[in-house]
Amino acid sequence: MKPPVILYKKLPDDLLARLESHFSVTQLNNLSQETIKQNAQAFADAQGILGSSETVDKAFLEHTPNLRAASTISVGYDNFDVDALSARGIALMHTPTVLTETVADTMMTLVLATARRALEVAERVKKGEWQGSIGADWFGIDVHHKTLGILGMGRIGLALAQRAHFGFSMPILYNARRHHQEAEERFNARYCDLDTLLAESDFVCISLPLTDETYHLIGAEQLAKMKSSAILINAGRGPVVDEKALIQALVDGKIHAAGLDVFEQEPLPVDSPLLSLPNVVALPHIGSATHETRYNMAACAVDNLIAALSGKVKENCVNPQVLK
Ligand code: 8YV
Repeated sequence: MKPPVILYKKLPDDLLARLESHFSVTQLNNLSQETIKQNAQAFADAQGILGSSETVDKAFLEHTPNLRAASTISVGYDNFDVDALSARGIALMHTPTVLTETVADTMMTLVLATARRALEVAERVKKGEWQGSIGADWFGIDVHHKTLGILGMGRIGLALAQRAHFGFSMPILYNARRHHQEAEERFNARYCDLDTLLAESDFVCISLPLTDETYHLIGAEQLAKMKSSAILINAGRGPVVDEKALIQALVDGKIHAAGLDVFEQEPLPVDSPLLSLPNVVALPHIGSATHETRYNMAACAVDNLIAALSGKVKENCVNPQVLK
C-alpha cells in the first residue's frame, strides 16, 4: 500500500502524477479548521503533507498522529513550529537553492523601481501627463556606484551581491551572523555591524528569514540611523520590519523610499497607508513567482517528500537530527 499524504497546494499535472506514483494523495485546498474537520480521517492517516504558507503548529499536529514528514514549497518555514515537529520526529523539508536567482532578481527589481520611480512615472504617462520634455519632478536617483547594504548573507543575499557588484558596480556592505568569505572574495563585500550598515548604505536590502531574533529588527530607532536619501528594500519576511515605524519614517521623510515584496499582513490590506505613499513600491510577494521557478520549487518539494518518507534524505531538511 502506498503511504497516505495530504497535498494542500495545486501541483502541475506531471508533478501530481509523480507524487501519486509514490503515495496515496488526498488533495485539499488548505489546512483550515474546517478542512481538517471535514477530512479528519485523511489527517489521522497522513504520513506526509505537501504545500506552502499554511500554519503547521502544535494544534495542527494533534490531528496528524502518523505524520513523518512535512514538505513546504518555499525556502522560508516560519509558518512551521520546527520544535514541535522535531519533538515528534517529523522531518521538515524546504526548497532552498532553486529560487535563489529569481528572488535576487526581484530584489534588484525593487532597487531599480524605487530609485527610478518606475511605477510612479509610468502611471503619470498613462494619465497623459507626459506633455513635453520632462522636468526634475520626474527624475529618480542613480543606482550604479551607490552603496548597497545587505542584511543576511545567505544564498539570496549572495546572489544579490553578485548582481550589484558586477551589474551595477556597487560597493557592498553586509551584516550577517558570520563572515562570508565568498561574498568578500568574489564581490568585495565588507562585513560591518548593523548600525554602520544602516548609516552608510544607500540601499538597505533585507534578505533575512523571520525568527525570534529578526522580528522587528528594523524599527523606528534603526530607520532613524539610515540616510534620509536611502531606500529600504524588503523581500525576506514582512515582520522583520516594524511596518508602523516604516510608514512613519516615510511620511516624515526620514528615508527616501521603500520597495517591499513582503508585509506584516499578507495580502496587504487595501487600506494600508503604504498604498497611498508615492515613494513606496509594493509587490504582492512575487519573490519566487515565475513560471520556471515555481515549477522547480514544486518539483523539489515533491522529491523532498519522496526522499523523506523513504528515509533517503540527503539535503533540504531543516531538522536533520530527527532522521538519525
Ligand atoms: C514562496 C517564499 O513562494 O520561498 C519562500 O519562502 O516566500 C516564497 O518564495 C511563498 O512562500 C509561497 O509558496
